[in-house]
Amino acid sequence: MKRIVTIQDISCVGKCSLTVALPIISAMGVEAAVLPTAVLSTHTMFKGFTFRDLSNDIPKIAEHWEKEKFNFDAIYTGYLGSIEQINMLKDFFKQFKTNDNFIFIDPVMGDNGKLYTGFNQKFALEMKELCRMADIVVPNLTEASYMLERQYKENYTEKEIKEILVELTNLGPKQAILTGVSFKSNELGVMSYNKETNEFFTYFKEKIPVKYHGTGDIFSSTLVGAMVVNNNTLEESLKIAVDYVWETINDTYKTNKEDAYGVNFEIKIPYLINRLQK
Ligand code: PXL
Repeated sequence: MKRIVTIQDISCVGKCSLTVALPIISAMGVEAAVLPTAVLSTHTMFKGFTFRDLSNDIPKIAEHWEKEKFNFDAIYTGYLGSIEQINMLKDFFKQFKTNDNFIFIDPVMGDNGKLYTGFNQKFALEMKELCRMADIVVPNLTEASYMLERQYKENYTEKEIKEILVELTNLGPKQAILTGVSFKSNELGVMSYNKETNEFFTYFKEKIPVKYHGTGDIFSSTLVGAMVVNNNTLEESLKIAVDYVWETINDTYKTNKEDAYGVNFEIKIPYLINRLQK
């Protein structure tokens, strides 16, 4: 069985990070090993959340895994709690990167032009350094703008999106994906760039006029899972991930338009499994 190790926080309530990565990766038929970076009572959009930093455990867990000679088909990082953790992950990557696996970084830091509570520009620049070690990076436009020190804009031209993608791959990764891309008011989707083939790829769906929390983590978990489970290409996996996220948003929108807390991704797991077989 294939195995992905995912490195991000546990937000105990508020469907995101590990509480979505674990069920989604498992449902796709891939073992999900976890390296939790922090435990929070909720994600950081709630007021008064608790935060326990688990950085001290990271090197010890890695050392044990190295002794056990564990290997991973993909190393997938999401929300990281501190700059110290970013530096620990540089060592983790050196320990567990092989010729047969890939490093997939979702530099979770913000959305809608703003960084999440707890992050600042310095953190974004450290995250950029980590991204140099990735094979694939998956920022949204906010995260890409902070890392590349570009002004965030509500609307980008296709030329600008392409420039950002090329800049991201210039850091090191072979492939970069931007999420939350839109060139028409009724469309939303992704654009990717493959440095080796010099090809861009876009995939859009009809825009649903609402934003829910945690959809970026659902997207990344599905994308990395789809790439690993059947050795799907990035392009095919992008379609699967966009389609699944769209279904989860649409279902939530139909049933509870006001809910900003997370999407009904669980109900759509059968859809995802079917979609993988197509
Ligand atoms: O969904 C991204 C995410 C992950 N983890 C924590 C968060 C957020 C977004 O706010 O707060 C703790």
